Amino acid sequence: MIEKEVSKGIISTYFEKMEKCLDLDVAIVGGGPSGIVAAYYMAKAGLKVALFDRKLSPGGGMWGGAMMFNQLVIQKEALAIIKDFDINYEQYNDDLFTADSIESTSALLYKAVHAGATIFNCYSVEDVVFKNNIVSGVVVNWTPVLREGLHVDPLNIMAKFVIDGTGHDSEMCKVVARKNGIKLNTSTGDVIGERSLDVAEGEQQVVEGTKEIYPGLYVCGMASSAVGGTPRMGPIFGGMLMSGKKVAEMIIKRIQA
Ligand code: 48F
Repeated sequence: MIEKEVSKGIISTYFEKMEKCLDLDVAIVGGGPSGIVAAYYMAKAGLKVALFDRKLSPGGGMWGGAMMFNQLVIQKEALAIIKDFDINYEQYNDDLFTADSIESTSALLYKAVHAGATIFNCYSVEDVVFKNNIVSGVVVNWTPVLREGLHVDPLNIMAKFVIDGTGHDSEMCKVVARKNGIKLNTSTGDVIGERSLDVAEGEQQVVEGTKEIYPGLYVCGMASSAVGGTPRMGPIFGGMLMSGKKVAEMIIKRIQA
């Protein structure tokens, strides 16, 4: 019966995919541009990577451009990444390029999965696995379970490294610091909170702030600004792409050492 086979095909291959991801090199929390770019470069380097996003459609703040004007502005320093993803672009002036946000976001997602990363949508990461004072995995649940406030326990996924790519909320950094009373690798030891907008400073500092924020936990993208207290940068996306590539390179180096 075709009906039964359709259901069986979905269930058996989904759980096969999920089971393969119970023990990862890297778990990425958040599928905004920085997290997806990180997933792509790490998967391409042969790492076992899964990305978890709470939305039905991962992509974070990249789909909507600015104020839903679905164009992106990217500075020339990040153009090599745009080319790696085969995204069409146009030169706007000496330093800036533009691209369609729908093409760009879907290209990031397609290339990451095609390179071997697994993306789980509709998953909310609600906690980390914290063993011997090291972040060692993530605790996941269905987004609808959390939205409904249902009393359903989550599942655990182990990882050598976890990346907080949750954007402005830097959720993993907050949860690790709050629950375990530890100090993060910031000037105060806490999540400082992002500062008001400064494009040039924000773009530079988001890349500088991309780092291991606590043993086992890296931070990238807007989450790194939120943790480190650096300015938001508004609707320019080169820093996000470069932050994602930087965190990938740092982790690849450690795993391949
Ligand atoms: O915010 P977001 O797009 O992340 P980003 O890579 O990029 C920021 C830019 O889009 C923009 C900007 C550019 O100048 O400032 O804001 O830093 O995407 C974050 C993703 O994380 C998901 C959320 O659904 C979104 O897609 N997310 C957040 N918390 C969780 C999560 C969580 N606890 N579990 C799973 N997904």
